[in-house]
Amino acid sequence: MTVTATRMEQWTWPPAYDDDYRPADDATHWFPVRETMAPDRRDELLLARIQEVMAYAWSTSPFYRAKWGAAGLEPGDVRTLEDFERVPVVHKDELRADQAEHEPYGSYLCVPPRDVRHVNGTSGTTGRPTAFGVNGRDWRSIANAHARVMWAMGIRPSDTVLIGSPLSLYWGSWGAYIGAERLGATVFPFGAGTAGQSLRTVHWMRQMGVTVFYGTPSYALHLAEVARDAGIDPRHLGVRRMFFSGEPGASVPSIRERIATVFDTRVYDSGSMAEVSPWMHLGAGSDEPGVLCWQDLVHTDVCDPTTLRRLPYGSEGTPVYTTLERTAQPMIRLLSNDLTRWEAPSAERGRTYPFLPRGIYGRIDDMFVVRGENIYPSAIDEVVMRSDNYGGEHRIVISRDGAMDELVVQVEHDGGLGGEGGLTQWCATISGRLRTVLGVGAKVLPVAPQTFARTEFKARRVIDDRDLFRSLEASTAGASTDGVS
Ligand code: 8LH
Repeated sequence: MTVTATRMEQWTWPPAYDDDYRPADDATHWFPVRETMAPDRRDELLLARIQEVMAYAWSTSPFYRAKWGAAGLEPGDVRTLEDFERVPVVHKDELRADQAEHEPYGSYLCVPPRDVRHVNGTSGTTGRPTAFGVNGRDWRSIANAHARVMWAMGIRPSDTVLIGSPLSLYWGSWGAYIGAERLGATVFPFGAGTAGQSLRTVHWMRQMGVTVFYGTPSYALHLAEVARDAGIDPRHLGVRRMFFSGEPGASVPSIRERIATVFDTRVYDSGSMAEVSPWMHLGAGSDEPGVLCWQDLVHTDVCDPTTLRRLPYGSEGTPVYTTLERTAQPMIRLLSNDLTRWEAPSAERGRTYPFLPRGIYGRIDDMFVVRGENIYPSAIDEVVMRSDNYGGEHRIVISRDGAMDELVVQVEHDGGLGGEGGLTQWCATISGRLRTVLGVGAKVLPVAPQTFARTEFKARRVIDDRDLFRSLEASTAGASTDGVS
């Protein structure tokens, strides 16, 4: 489709969406001009918007004024997108420290505190929790943005969307909720994380004819096990689409295929960071794995983690985000520390946005080094979950044998491998595949079915425990295969 129009639909600063607007059910795009315009033309409009957002933050936020002032920079200095790359990035720690000093929302709150209508936050498990203050205008913009991206996933007003993640501080749940509501779907805010809730989820899904599920990929796989244990084939639940965020998975081929097969459903990836909601600005635009960068919602640059300058398409780097619609706590060049690879926009994808073919596949700080090789947990997940007789969970233990780091992967089997010989052969096969993919050997240890706890939220599978190695070896002696040569 060739679009010559140069004006984007409902593109104003500050944002003011028509909440009654909705495309016809058979329309592919929510906003066809915005989504299919020439990338160069979009970049011109994005630059103008970035300048407006920076001018707004400069005049309303002591935080940004001080930060940019210290760098000798004013919004007027940003005349090109290359100039914008020189704006210093914001680190999450800076936001935390600023909130501690300027409670409760920090001096990057650009509206009067009484305008905040909704509070979310980080869990605060690793330090002082950070509060997200959302005013009414931002709440509506986020709902509109999420509705638009969910539309691209094929979700329609006739759908019933179950929110299967915690309805608490977690922005993921609320974003999916208000997006589904704005889209006109029936929303079922079921939540997750309380005792017995998973089985109830399965029953309610069936009872209410839920057609769309939102949660984390790990939780979806757990739900499938719970359903089977209750004698219900997950394929018969009738869920025609499942969209995910929060962790790598929906763009990791083996996990994606597993979910698609066990539920007989279509799988969509989405998600960035709570601070830059609409977090679905990284969201699927079709049935293929990977996510688009919906640049007119949140401007994304994939940057060199050291220089923090934008990398050419085809490169791997860390996303740096700038919200283009947030007025309460705008984020301007927020550093994610995540990892991805990006590709140039292509009209063949139906939307002319840059593309992340493998989604977000790790965090810089989750990466560990074994014998000089950089290793990301999602690469291990990909191999292990693709194995026949995989029992549904695994753990990655970084350990130490003498002076050498060792990689140990404990993998649950499904009980169908027979005796010790079968287990040993199974471990050898997984170990060989890991060596091919990772470039280093891994010790694979078989673990009985249902050994590891299942998660209802984001999975935590990596244990960095250099002392655990010997006790593991002692406890599973006989049925292991050392892939380390
Ligand atoms: C992801 C993904 C993804 C998030 N693939 N890694 O879920 C949406 C938002 C609200 C969220 O999870 O925000 P939160 O809690 O601030 O966590 C952000 C981190 O979660 C992000 O930096 C990534 O490391 C990870 N993440 N969505 C892979 N689709």
